[in-house]
Amino acid sequence: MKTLLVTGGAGFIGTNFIHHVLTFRPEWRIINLDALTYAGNLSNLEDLPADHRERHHFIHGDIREASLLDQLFTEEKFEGVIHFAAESHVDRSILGPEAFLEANVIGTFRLLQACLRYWETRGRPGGFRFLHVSTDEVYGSLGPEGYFTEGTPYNPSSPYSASKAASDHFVKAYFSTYGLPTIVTNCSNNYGPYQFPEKLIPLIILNIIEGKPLPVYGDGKNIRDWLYVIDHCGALIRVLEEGNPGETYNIGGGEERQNIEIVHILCDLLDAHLGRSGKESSRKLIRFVTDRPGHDRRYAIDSSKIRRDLGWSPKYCFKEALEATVDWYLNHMEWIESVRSGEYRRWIETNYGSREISLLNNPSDSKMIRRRP
Ligand code: NAD
Ligand code: TDX
Repeated sequence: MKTLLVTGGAGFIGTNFIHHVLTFRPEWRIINLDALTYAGNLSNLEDLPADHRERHHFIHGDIREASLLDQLFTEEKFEGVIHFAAESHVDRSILGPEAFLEANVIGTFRLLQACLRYWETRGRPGGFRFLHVSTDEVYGSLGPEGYFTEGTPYNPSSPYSASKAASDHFVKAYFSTYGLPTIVTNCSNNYGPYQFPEKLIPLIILNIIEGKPLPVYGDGKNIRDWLYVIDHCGALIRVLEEGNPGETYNIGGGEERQNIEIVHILCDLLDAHLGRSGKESSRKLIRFVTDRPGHDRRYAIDSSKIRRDLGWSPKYCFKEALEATVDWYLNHMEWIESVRSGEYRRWIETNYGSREISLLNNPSDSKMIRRRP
């Protein structure tokens, strides 16, 4: 058995990764360390089949707790660490940046320290890997042309991306300075099952189902490069198994879409399910709202390095994977209810309650009005 420490395994990507690994790597055992913040949900892993459950061990704890980490690294013989745990929502980082510094920078630093102690105590095993799961947002914003490569200089815009950038630098420094076999991946926007409904795709899906306004920031023309979460998981396994220490790998779907296009596609997909058409189309729920401050205009990943060096490429087609995602949400309304705590409701009120909303669907000729409190 190969034992892997997964941090943040009760969140969106971590959950999908654990399901994926337990299915496709029967010789892997997982220790899942998660603080269960608002974004972590243990029920994501409740339906594991019995033989998978035996290979999954959950530890409720914070990556900032050095003593807990040391205890874990003393008790277990880890072949690798895959580090997902983070505060991950840009809008939350704008309203409360400190939590991002704590989890993403201090947390990553403490984890690196614990790994380094473990790795040195064990005689620096060559096969050990520390895989840091990061984001394309560290590179900042692109104009209409060009792509992020592994050599693109860092230029983060939000407190979230600044904290991820800082953590990436620490991870790379531990390779350069101490030789700890670290690898960084920078991935584009993920979508799929178990994503917390504060992010664009699940938020829009739920609001369409419930007939609520669909908030589109600014002119809706910001572009993201979308990747189905299962493809991300496949890439991460490939990097863990075959990636070279000290390297960075960009991961992307090559599926660039304007936000408004995503919202239109979701309206049409759900309208087909919900039997809405014509004047009843969900598109009438679209509201252009005040832009996100520092909103990056375009992300687009050049993933030729991972394709060339590790032979990875995405398997899922965007349209089908998005349809599968919509189906998943439609079939998991009880999951949605379970993650919509009081904290979730407060967040929706704080983030959207103060945004200016335009009533018309074309922001260029609309009059901005302030929503009443
Ligand atoms: P998420 O917010 O859904 O999950 C984060 C998980 O980390 C939660 O389970 C939470 O409880 C846990 N966590 C937070 N702080 C912790 C702490 N101090 N100690 C232990 N656990 C803690 O995030 P996600 O979307 O699954 O993203 C996972 C990682 O992938 C993040 O590092 C993120 O920056 C990165 N990433 C995400 C995307 C995306 O589109 N979602 C894209 C690229 C990279
Ligand atoms: O209500 C909304 N309306 C809207 O127009 C929300 C929540 C978002 N948006 C826009 C902002 C972005 O341009 O949609 C786009 C996607 O927004 P998010 O889902 O918040 O994702 P993003 O900010 O792009 O960051 C995501 O991808 C990179 C993840 O949240 C990060 O964790 C990851 O690193």
